[in-house]
Amino acid sequence: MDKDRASARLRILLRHLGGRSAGAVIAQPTSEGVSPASFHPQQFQYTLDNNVLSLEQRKFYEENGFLVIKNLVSDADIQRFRREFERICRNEVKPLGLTVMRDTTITKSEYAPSERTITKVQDFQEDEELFRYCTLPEILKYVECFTGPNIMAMHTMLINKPPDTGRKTSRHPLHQDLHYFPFRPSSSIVCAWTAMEHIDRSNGCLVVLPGTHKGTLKPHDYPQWEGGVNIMFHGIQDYDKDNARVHVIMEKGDTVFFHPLLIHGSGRNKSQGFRKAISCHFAGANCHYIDVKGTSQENIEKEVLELIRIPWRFIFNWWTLHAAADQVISQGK
Ligand SMILES: O=C(O)CCC(=O)C(=O)O
Repeated sequence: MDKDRASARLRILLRHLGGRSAGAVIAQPTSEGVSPASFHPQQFQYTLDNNVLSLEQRKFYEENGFLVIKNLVSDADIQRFRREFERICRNEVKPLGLTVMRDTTITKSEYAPSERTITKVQDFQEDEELFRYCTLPEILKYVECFTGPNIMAMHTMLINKPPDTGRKTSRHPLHQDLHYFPFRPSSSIVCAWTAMEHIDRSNGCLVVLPGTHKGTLKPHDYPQWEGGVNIMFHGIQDYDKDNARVHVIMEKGDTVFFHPLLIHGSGRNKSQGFRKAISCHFAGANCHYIDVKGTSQENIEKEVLELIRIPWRFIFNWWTLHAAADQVISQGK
């Protein structure tokens, strides 16, 4: 790592570790201070009482493990995220800590600085423009229903699902996001995933297996796909094939919130366009890190550690630097 980047990274780590006084905290008022919900209709396990979700919405999430909120993020914000992604792809900005992913069918010689060669950017916590997504009050209002009022942004992605080349590598195998996360409890974690355009089966919408959030974390590994599979795209080896499937069709700005044990994936992008979505996994401040030794998550930990040993990937911070990269973005009063 060159000296300038190393010292910049160190400054960021120290800022994060320093917490509030060092300016890493963006505090937003939340509903912690308001009066408690007026109804306690039943024992809810996956949602909190804060009067944001209707009874119907709470029951739906409790039963199914996901909830779509229509038209939540404005066109103007989505346009800004799109523009910033394009700037990153053109190498006009290089946010520290960002991981850039490409489809396995793209060879190194084709690595042009263009949004046609980049399929995902991860860990954009140092990109102010993209990180705005994680601080939008309309998103946090719902996140709080699952995490409670003290919210941390743990993992961010802008996914640019490419048109499939015919090798079906644009598919994302069925998985549970908790496989990638060395922290618990799972019920204090939620993903917000916002469609940046109309998304349906033709361009590879999310597919979810409702109710599977009530199960446990299953072993994951690379699927045996003939055409190849993208790096880190682990899938569940064994799941109930008879479980109902829902294809989540969404309009631009619609946002789905889902539980980290919910089994989900996405289909092939059969269109000619790049299908875009922006997402963040949030966790309540009560979450703590766990040691994954001896668990089914050991394989993903090993893979990440191997990746960070490769010098040109020194910026890969997704797992080992999780603790330092967390951003406390919302604090109850
Ligand atoms: O956006 C997609 O196609 C799927 C994303 C996803 O499930 C993930 O990255 O965990």
